[in-house]
Amino acid sequence: MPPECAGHGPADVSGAVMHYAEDSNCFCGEATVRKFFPIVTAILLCGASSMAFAHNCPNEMKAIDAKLSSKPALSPEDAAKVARLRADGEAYHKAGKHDEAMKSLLEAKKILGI
Ligand SMILES: [Cu+2]
Repeated sequence: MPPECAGHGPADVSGAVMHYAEDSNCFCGEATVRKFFPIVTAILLCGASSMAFAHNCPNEMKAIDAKLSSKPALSPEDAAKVARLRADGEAYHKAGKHDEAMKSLLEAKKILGI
Protein backbone atom coordinates (compact mmCIF):
# COMPACT_ATOMS: atom_id res chain seq x y z
CA MET A 1 0.00 0.00 0.00
CA PRO A 2 1.39 3.44 -0.90
CA PRO A 3 1.39 5.94 1.96
CA GLU A 4 -1.68 8.14 2.36
CA CYS A 5 -1.04 11.84 1.78
CA ALA A 6 -2.04 14.35 4.41
CA GLY A 7 -4.53 17.04 3.54
CA HIS A 8 -7.39 15.01 2.21
CA GLY A 9 -9.36 12.00 3.38
CA PRO A 10 -9.79 8.85 1.33
CA ALA A 11 -13.39 9.85 0.56
CA ASP A 12 -12.28 13.05 -1.19
CA VAL A 13 -11.99 11.54 -4.64
CA SER A 14 -11.80 14.71 -6.72
CA GLY A 15 -9.32 16.32 -4.35
CA ALA A 16 -7.18 13.20 -4.31
CA VAL A 17 -7.15 12.92 -8.09
CA MET A 18 -6.26 16.61 -8.45
CA HIS A 19 -3.53 16.21 -5.86
CA TYR A 20 -2.24 13.18 -7.72
CA ALA A 21 -2.13 15.16 -10.95
CA GLU A 22 -0.12 17.93 -9.26
CA ASP A 23 2.40 15.65 -7.61
CA SER A 24 3.34 12.48 -9.46
CA ASN A 25 5.23 11.21 -6.39
CA CYS A 26 1.99 10.98 -4.46
CA PHE A 27 0.16 7.73 -5.11
CA CYS A 28 -2.84 8.31 -2.92
CA GLY A 29 -4.95 9.55 -5.83
CA GLU A 30 -4.43 6.33 -7.65
CA ALA A 31 -5.00 4.38 -4.44
CA THR A 32 -8.27 6.20 -3.89
CA VAL A 33 -9.42 5.45 -7.42
CA ARG A 34 -8.50 1.79 -6.89
CA LYS A 35 -10.39 1.76 -3.62
CA PHE A 36 -13.54 3.22 -5.15
CA PHE A 37 -13.45 1.27 -8.39
CA PRO A 38 -15.28 -1.82 -7.04
CA ILE A 39 -17.94 0.41 -5.47
CA VAL A 40 -18.49 2.31 -8.71
CA THR A 41 -18.61 -0.98 -10.62
CA ALA A 42 -21.15 -2.36 -8.14
CA ILE A 43 -23.34 0.72 -8.51
CA LEU A 44 -23.22 0.47 -12.31
CA LEU A 45 -24.06 -3.26 -12.20
CA CYS A 46 -26.89 -2.53 -9.79
CA GLY A 47 -28.33 0.07 -12.14
CA ALA A 48 -28.06 -2.27 -15.10
CA SER A 49 -29.79 -5.13 -13.31
CA SER A 50 -32.60 -2.95 -11.95
CA MET A 51 -33.19 -1.73 -15.50
CA ALA A 52 -33.40 -5.33 -16.65
CA PHE A 53 -36.04 -5.94 -13.97
CA ALA A 54 -38.04 -2.89 -14.98
CA HIS A 55 -38.05 -4.05 -18.61
CA ASN A 56 -38.90 -7.65 -18.12
CA CYS A 57 -40.86 -7.95 -21.36
CA PRO A 58 -39.77 -11.44 -22.46
CA ASN A 59 -40.64 -12.89 -19.04
CA GLU A 60 -44.02 -11.15 -19.07
CA MET A 61 -44.70 -12.56 -22.54
CA LYS A 62 -43.71 -16.00 -21.31
CA ALA A 63 -46.09 -15.70 -18.35
CA ILE A 64 -48.92 -14.64 -20.67
CA ASP A 65 -48.21 -17.49 -23.09
CA ALA A 66 -48.10 -19.99 -20.23
CA LYS A 67 -51.44 -18.74 -18.95
CA LEU A 68 -52.95 -18.78 -22.46
CA SER A 69 -51.78 -22.34 -23.06
CA SER A 70 -53.75 -23.41 -19.97
CA LYS A 71 -56.91 -22.27 -21.82
CA PRO A 72 -58.22 -19.71 -19.33
CA ALA A 73 -61.97 -19.04 -19.33
CA LEU A 74 -62.13 -15.67 -21.06
CA SER A 75 -64.97 -13.92 -22.84
CA PRO A 76 -64.34 -13.55 -26.58
CA GLU A 77 -63.75 -9.82 -26.07
CA ASP A 78 -61.20 -10.40 -23.33
CA ALA A 79 -59.46 -13.10 -25.35
CA ALA A 80 -59.18 -10.71 -28.30
CA LYS A 81 -57.93 -7.93 -26.02
CA VAL A 82 -55.28 -10.18 -24.49
CA ALA A 83 -54.15 -11.34 -27.93
CA ARG A 84 -53.86 -7.73 -29.11
CA LEU A 85 -52.04 -6.55 -25.98
CA ARG A 86 -49.68 -9.52 -26.16
CA ALA A 87 -48.88 -8.74 -29.82
CA ASP A 88 -48.50 -5.02 -29.07
CA GLY A 89 -46.17 -5.84 -26.20
CA GLU A 90 -43.92 -7.93 -28.40
CA ALA A 91 -43.92 -5.32 -31.17
CA TYR A 92 -43.04 -2.53 -28.70
CA HIS A 93 -40.36 -4.66 -27.12
CA LYS A 94 -38.77 -5.36 -30.52
CA ALA A 95 -38.94 -1.64 -31.33
CA GLY A 96 -37.05 -0.89 -28.12
CA LYS A 97 -40.06 0.76 -26.48
CA HIS A 98 -39.93 -1.30 -23.33
CA ASP A 99 -42.09 1.03 -21.23
CA GLU A 100 -44.96 0.74 -23.71
CA ALA A 101 -44.34 -2.99 -24.01
CA MET A 102 -44.56 -3.43 -20.25
CA LYS A 103 -47.79 -1.42 -20.11
CA SER A 104 -49.47 -3.61 -22.74
CA LEU A 105 -48.17 -6.83 -21.24
CA LEU A 106 -49.19 -5.89 -17.69
CA GLU A 107 -52.68 -5.04 -18.92
CA ALA A 108 -52.91 -8.40 -20.65
CA LYS A 109 -51.80 -10.05 -17.41
CA LYS A 110 -54.45 -8.15 -15.48
CA ILE A 111 -57.17 -9.48 -17.80
CA LEU A 112 -55.76 -12.97 -17.41
CA GLY A 113 -55.78 -12.60 -13.64
CA ILE A 114 -52.01 -13.03 -13.18
CU1 LIG B 1 -38.65 -4.99 -23.72
